[in-house]
Amino acid sequence: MSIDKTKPNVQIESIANGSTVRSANWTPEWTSSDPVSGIAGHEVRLNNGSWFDVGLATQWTATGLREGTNTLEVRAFDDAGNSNIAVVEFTYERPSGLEDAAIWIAIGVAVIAGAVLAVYLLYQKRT
Ligand SMILES: [Ca+2]
Repeated sequence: MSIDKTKPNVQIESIANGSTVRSANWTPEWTSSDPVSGIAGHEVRLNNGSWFDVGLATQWTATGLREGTNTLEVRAFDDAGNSNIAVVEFTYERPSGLEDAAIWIAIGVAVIAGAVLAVYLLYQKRT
């Protein structure tokens, strides 16, 4: 058996550095690998809080995002005790209720316009 002195690979896949998140229940995903001894587990933390052991899971639902800049770190351990950390900084924006209302109003207007057009076309055919 070889002695593993190399760090595992770990990469946060679901978000690029500097991205914006608008969901309060955001679930980041990551990948990890270690060619020599294998992955033993992962820990995750948000904004320099406590590390949270997620075992072999490769996703975690973040709660407690703060408005503005957040830092997510994922630490992978290999079976020899080496670890490596992936870091991503992102912006959290609270979803706006006004934006949601605007979308529903736009859908409503489109449905009504479609109905009016259909009635008009039917009327045109009959005359
Ligand atoms: Ca290793």
